Amino acid sequence: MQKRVLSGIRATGRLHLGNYLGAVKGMLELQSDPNYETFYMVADLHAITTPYDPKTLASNTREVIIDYLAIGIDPEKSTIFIQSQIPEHTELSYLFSTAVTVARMQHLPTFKEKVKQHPENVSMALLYYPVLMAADILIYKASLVPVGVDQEPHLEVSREIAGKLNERFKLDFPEPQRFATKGEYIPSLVGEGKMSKSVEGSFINLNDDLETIKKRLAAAPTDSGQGESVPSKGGVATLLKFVELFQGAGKCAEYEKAYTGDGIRYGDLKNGLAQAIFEELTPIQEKRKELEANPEYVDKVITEGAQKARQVASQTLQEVKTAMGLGR
Ligand code: AQP
Repeated sequence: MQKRVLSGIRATGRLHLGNYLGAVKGMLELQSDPNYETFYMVADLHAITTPYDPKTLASNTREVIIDYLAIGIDPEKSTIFIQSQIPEHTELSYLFSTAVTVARMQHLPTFKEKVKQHPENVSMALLYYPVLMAADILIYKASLVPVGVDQEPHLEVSREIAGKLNERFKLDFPEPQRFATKGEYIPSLVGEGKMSKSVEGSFINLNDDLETIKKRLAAAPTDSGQGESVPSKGGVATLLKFVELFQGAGKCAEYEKAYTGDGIRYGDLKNGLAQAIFEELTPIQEKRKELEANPEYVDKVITEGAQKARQVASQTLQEVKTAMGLGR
C-alpha cells in the first residue's frame, strides 16, 4: 500500500533557496516515487501567526501554488491545495490540542524564536502552530514529511500527539518522520542563522535574475581566502555549501584545497556560483511565466486539489470524532 506524504510552505512571500532545497526538492523526489501518495499545501493559516497584510495574503498564497507548479510539482501526481480551504484541519487541531500541554508548546525552540522576533505578536495562534501542523499531517495519515531540519521539533510534537491519540482512542495514526534532503539546513547569506524570508539579506529568491543573485552573493561576508583549516560556519562556510549544492562536491573540494593552499579568489567563486544558481533557476522562471499567462489552469489545480484533499480529510476527522465520543 502507498504511504502518504504531506508538506507545506507558509504563504509569507516568494520562495527562497532554503525553501527550495530544504523542502521542495524532497517534495519532488517523493512525488516521483510510486510508493508514495503526495499531498502538498500552501499554509495560509500558518502565515497569519506572524504579522501579515490581509490585502496580500491571497496573492501570496497563489504565488506559492504557481511556484510549486513551476518547480515541477505535478497535479497529476500530487494533490496541491490551500490549507484554509480544508476547514477539517482546524477542527482536528482543536481535538488534538486536548493531547498537549501549554508548557510543552511554550518550550519549543521555534516558538521561543518567533517570540524574540515578534514580541508584540505572541498570539494563541502562534502557540498553537505545532498543533495545527500535527493536524495538517495526520489528517492525511502521512508518515513522511519533506521539510527542513528547523521543523524537527514540530514533527516531534506530531509524533507525540499521534502516539497519545492512538493509545487513548485506539486510532491508527502513523508517527510521521521527516524526509531530509541534502539541503535540509541552508544557512543565511549574512553568515548567521538560517536563510529566512523575514531576514533581509539572508536569502536568494527563486525569481531572482542573474544580477540580483550576484548582488546578494556579493554581500556575503568572506575572509582573506586562506587559512589553516576551512571555516565550518560563517560566510565562507555558507558559500562553500552553495558550491557543493549547485556545482558539485568536486568543485567544493577544489576550493577547500585552495583555501589551505594558494588561496580562494572570492570574486571568481561568487561569479561562478551565481551562474550555476541562475542556470538551475532559469527553467523554473520560464515555466512560471507560462503559468502566469494561464490563470484558468492554476484555478483548476486549486479547485481540484481542494476536492481531493477534503475527501481524505473529512474521513479522518469523522473517525477521530467518533473515537473521541463526539457527534452521532
Ligand atoms: N534555511 C532553510 N534551510 C532549509 N529548509 C528551510 N526551510 C525554510 N528555511 C529553510 C523549509 O522551507 C519550508 C517552508 O518554510 P515555511 O514557509 O514554513 O517558512 P519558514 O520556515 O518560516 O521560512 P522562513 O523563510 O524562515 O520564513 P519566515 O522568515 O517568515 O519565518 C519548511 O519545510 C522549512 O523547513
